[in-house]
Amino acid sequence: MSSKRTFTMIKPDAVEKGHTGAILNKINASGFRIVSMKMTQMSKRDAELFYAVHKERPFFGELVAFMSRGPIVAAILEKENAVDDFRTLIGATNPEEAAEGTLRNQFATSVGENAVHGSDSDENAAIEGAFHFSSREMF
Ligand code: FUP
Repeated sequence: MSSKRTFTMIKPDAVEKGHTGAILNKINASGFRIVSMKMTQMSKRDAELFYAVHKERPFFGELVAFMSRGPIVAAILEKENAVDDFRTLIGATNPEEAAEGTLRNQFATSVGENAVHGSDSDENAAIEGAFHFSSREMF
């Protein structure tokens, strides 16, 4: 059975460019309910832990530097089929391959700076949500 929750981050590139409001608007308009939300900045250590699964990849250093360089908006979202539907809404990792109308098509500039994160499984959605929010911050 698929869970109803996913986890997202509006990444530093999109926050810097002032796209936060437009992205949240599209998330809401696509039927997701906001369960938790905050503006925060990850330390380098936070980003290393969050992306530990990628630590052997050649882009790991750049990814950690990027994700810790400025504020993000972290959120837990709720909807039927949340993980898959949100992955569809954000589009492919590479914005050049992201479908028309997706968040990455609209707001991302490169594979590295791709505007929005979305969990890739129910298990990771729960882990990633708990990384940023306590149970008292989930509504
Ligand atoms: P996604 O699930 O679409 O966010 O993509 P991945 O989990 O494969 O990658 C996580 C993040 O690593 C991406 F959002 C950006 C970064 N990345 C790169 O910088 N270069 C790559 O070749 C692949 C991923």
